[in-house]
Amino acid sequence: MRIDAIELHRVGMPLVRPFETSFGVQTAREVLLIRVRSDAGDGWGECVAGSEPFYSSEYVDGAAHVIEHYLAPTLLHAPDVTAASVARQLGFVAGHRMAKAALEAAVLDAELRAAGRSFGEYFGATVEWVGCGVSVGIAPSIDELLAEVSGYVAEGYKRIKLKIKPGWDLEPVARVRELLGPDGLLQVDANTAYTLADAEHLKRLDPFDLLLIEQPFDEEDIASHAALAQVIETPVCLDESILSAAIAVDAIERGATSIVNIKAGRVGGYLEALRVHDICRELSVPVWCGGMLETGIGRAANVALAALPGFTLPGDTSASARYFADDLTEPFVLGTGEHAGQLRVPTGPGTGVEVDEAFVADRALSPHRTLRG
Ligand code: NPQ
Ligand code: MG
Repeated sequence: MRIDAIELHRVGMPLVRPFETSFGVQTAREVLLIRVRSDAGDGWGECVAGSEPFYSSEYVDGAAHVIEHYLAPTLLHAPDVTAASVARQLGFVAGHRMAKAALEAAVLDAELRAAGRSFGEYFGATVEWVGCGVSVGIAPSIDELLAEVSGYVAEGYKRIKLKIKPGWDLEPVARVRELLGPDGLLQVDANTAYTLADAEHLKRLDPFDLLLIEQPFDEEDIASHAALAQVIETPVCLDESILSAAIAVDAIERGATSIVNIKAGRVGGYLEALRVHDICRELSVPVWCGGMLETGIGRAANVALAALPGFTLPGDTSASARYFADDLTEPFVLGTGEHAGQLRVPTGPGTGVEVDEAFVADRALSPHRTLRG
């Protein structure tokens, strides 16, 4: 396709409750949306960067800047752009994977809408529904944590993930394990809050039979994760560290991760996410789909990704209502009966969801910018 224009939209999405992690408290999501307008039609992509560079070095203002000054001009001047060509065309810019991923997703949405094909079909989805877990923030008290978890269990979520940090780990995990019983699926995510000096402390999580511990140490520190994996029974799972399929293979071979969290934004796009999935499947390493508090646009694509056969653990692909009272697409709602705790994989063209443009305009944090070649 030829891209005629690229629009940057910034939307403010208040969260239904504050979401606290080891890197801070979020009360609203500032979302950067990309719309590509092409000769084949339009497409939307969601950038998963946060407002501040705490989870990752990327953040919204940085992503918007690199898109406006480097990435969008390249695509606007290219004679032909396809989703499969975007990563190569943008490869001259170092890093900025979340910014690149948002552009690639928008191009893919336009391309698949024009072809009448869904993300799920294109990715190779093998199921119509995906099992969902939920990520639970650090709470003001154990009682409030237990109340929140009980609510999610009642809603049907198949797996609970607790955010942990030093001072909020053994006690909340013990109490939630007690609440869920021995068969409840439970895992923890430290978002890099520990160091290898905490290995003996983290080993005290072993009796709680967790599915995994996610990213206890620094993004760059593959070696410490490998060392921890040698001393704890709980499987170690990397999130922040996994920036590409090649890094995933390296981390697996070094024994630093026996399960992989896949987030398309973090690895530079859905096409690289497919490669992470494929190589993990070849290596018999289970994967699950992470979440970045996406609106319906990013959520739709994640649910389609999570329908691939290597996604054998429930993901952070929660219902829209876990985060937002209203969404800018039709909301994702958990199924009932045999589909309790599951989300249906969209089957319509592209992401399969429709963006409510009036909603996007209404919640705009600033006037949208339109870039042309
Ligand atoms: C994780 N997500 O798995 C991330 C962390 C996270 C669902 O736990 C703004 C931008 C807010 C990025 C909150 C979940 C965020 C964010 C949490 C990432 O580590
Ligand atoms: Mg994580």
